[in-house]
Amino acid sequence: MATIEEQIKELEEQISNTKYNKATEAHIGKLKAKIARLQEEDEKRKSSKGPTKGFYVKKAGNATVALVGFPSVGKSTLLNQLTGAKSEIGAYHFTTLDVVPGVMEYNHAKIQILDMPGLIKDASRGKGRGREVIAAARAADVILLVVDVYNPDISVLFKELWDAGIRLNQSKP
Ligand SMILES: Nc1nc2c(ncn2[C@@H]2O[C@H](COP(=O)(O)OP(=O)(O)OP(=O)(O)O)[C@@H](O)[C@H]2O)c(=O)[nH]1
Ligand SMILES: [Mg+2]
Repeated sequence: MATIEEQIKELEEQISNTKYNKATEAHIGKLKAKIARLQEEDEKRKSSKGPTKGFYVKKAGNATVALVGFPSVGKSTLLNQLTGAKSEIGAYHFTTLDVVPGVMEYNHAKIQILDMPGLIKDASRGKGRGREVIAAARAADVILLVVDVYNPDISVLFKELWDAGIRLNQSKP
């Protein structure tokens, strides 16, 4: 029996292999509903394992900026440079395991910057504590995507945030 995640993946593949038109519309709808049910089941199963602690950082200053990016792209290095904070830096993934705040002064404004654990593919489904990372990012006023200059692709980050309901560069509905 495939795991719930594998079943979801399989359904998503089916959808992407099906051309969308009037004839396939209902079929795709059913597949999507199935995915939603599986995701819900997955969530329930995970939450029954006991609550996981979220990342709570009190907002401070005039605005809060969250640094979101893959592991090891230099988020903590950037935070430390901008704010003088002392977030741990390491040449391995998931050096940062918590949200680490710092404050930067700019034109008399105090800008709170939040360093976070790296975001990975499937974070919106909880991988790598992705849900907690995304929840912390959602609370910020600005999300700053940080990328490796040799791999500046933000589509995965964008998709994970989108799947979690975060719409970048759009005003609130
Ligand atoms: N060449 C180069 N290396 C960098 C730069 N910024 C950070 N590094 C190095 O990249 C590695 C990862 O840096 P971190 O700041 O820990 O990266 P992070 O995004 O916070 O990583 P996680 O907390 O694991 O998600 C460290 O070895 C840093 O010294 C940069 O601008 N250029
Ligand atoms: Mg870090």
